[in-house]
This record gives sequence, C-alpha cells and structure tokens, in this order.
Amino acid sequence: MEFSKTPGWLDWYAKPSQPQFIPPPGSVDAHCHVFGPGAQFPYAPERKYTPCDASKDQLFALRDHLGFARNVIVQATCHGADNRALVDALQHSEGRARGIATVRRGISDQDLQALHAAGVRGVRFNFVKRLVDFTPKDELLEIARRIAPLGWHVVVYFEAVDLPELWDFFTALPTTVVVDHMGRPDVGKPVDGPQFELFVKLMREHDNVWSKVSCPERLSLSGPRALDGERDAYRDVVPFARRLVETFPDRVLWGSDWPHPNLREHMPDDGLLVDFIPHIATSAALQHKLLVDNPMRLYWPEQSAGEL
Ligand code: 0GY
Repeated sequence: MEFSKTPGWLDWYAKPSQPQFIPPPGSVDAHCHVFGPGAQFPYAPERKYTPCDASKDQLFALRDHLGFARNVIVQATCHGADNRALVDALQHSEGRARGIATVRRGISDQDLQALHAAGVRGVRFNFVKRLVDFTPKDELLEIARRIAPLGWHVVVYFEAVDLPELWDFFTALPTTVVVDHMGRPDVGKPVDGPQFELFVKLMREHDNVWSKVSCPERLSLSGPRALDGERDAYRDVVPFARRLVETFPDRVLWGSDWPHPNLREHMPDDGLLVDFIPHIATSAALQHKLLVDNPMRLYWPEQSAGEL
C-alpha cells in the first residue's frame, strides 16, 4: 500500500550531530516511535496524520549513534491499536527494546500475553484531541484493570489545560502512571505558576506518577537558538524539566521522541536533544537515575542496571 505523508510534515534528521554529552553506559531512550514502513505495516484507517516511514533499523542506528543502549518504543496514534510494527521492532531488538502498546476493550488474555512476550510493558492512553477520537473513561479504566496484573503501567498523553478535568481519572488508575512530556506545560507561564504547580502537585501527592522530561522541541517558545556557538537549545524548557528532575529524581525518564511526529516548523537535531540532558540533570548522579536506574526499574526490573 502507498502512503503519502501529511502535507507540511518535516522529515527527521538523516544525519544528526554527534552529541557532546556522553550518556552513562546502559542509558535508555524511553520515548521513541517506529512508523511503518507503511508498505509492510499499514497506517491505521482512523489516523489523524500520515507520517513519513521511520523503521526499526533506522531507530536502532540512531540509538547507537547517540550513545544509548536501549529504547522504549511507544505506539503512536498513526498505527491505532495495530501493534504489529511495534512488536516487530521489539522482536528484532535483541532484548534492547521494550514497548508501550495501544489496546482496545475486548482484547483477549492470549493477545495480552503475546504482547508481554514480545516486550510490551504498558499501554498508552492519549487525550490530545488533535490526535485521537474520544474513548470513554470506563473503557480505559477497564483496560487499566486488565493490564495491572501483568505488572504493566499506563502512559498518558494530555495537554496541561486538560489536567483539572483528567485529575480524578488519573488518580484512580491502579498502576504506575507515566506522563508524556511533563504534561505539556505552557513554558511561557512561570515554572511556579498555577498551571505547572498543579502538575507538580499530582506527582507530589501520588507517588505512582512518573514524568518524561522530554520534548523540549515541542514545548519551547524560544526554539533551538544556539548562542555564541553553544549547544544550548530550548533553554526556556530547562526550568520545568529541571524542577521535576530535582524534586522527583527517582520518577523521571528521558526520551528523544524520534522521529518527532507532527512537527511542521522545526525538526530537532537529535544530537542537540541529547546535549539538553546535562542542563536538566546537572549532576552525574541525577543523570544516572534519569537515564539508567529509573527506566531499568520500570522496563527491565529483572536485570540489574548498567551495561549490556
Ligand atoms: C509525541 C507526539 C505526538 C504524537 C503522538 O502518538 C502520536 O501520534 O504521540 C504529537 O503530535 O504531539 O509525543 O510523540
């Protein structure tokens, strides 16, 4: 089947720069995607966008280039609840990738077990209205109750303005809850203002809530400006991510978000994204928790953290 990417869609960087920051051995990129290839794994009929292809081999090459050891591959909405591209990537990762799937009510126990065997360790609930149609919360809660006994967790993606309405649902979930991209704060607002305080309160009052301190390129208003040749892009996002890393050092994850779905004005250089890490995790101890200890505890609990 032939797919044409959505008009205006930017391609991911074919030749990202070499980061100056060297991640500690065994580091995990805990948020990335595979797209198709569409000819092999068709995009879902209900999708809101058609991406460019981004294969497992390209993802694994990027992992090695950036100095990472492992990936957590998150099912993107363009594949709906058809997890075949994700499962294929996991099965070819030599144990170096885990997955977050999308499933619907009514999935069989056998299918859940097959996903688990492939390396899936959670499901994603997406509340970003431009990306998905509405799913009733009772259906999502039913799914959460089904996956909890497998030791899986729930990944949630939402806009900061929707947190008040989603609060009761999130706090009723019976699993660990991992929030994508810090709950997408408006970084034009103060880091200690009411919007981000609400997110910090969610994490403070509920110790099963984790956050990915990811996607500065999506959240930044100042953009990728590098001053005086320094690699200091997206600095307006730094206070938000740094606050979470320093307040909740054992419940934060980092991810590249490659291949960066839905970006139309600016496509980040993945090398620059890695160089963002020491600005938000400013000591070797915090970096090790963010990149190794925390993702290993959540995704590879049966293995000790460290090098492969
Ligand atoms: C992201 C961001 C986006 C898309 C998806 O599943 C998806 O389609 O996650 C987005 O457009 O904000 O986090 O990868």
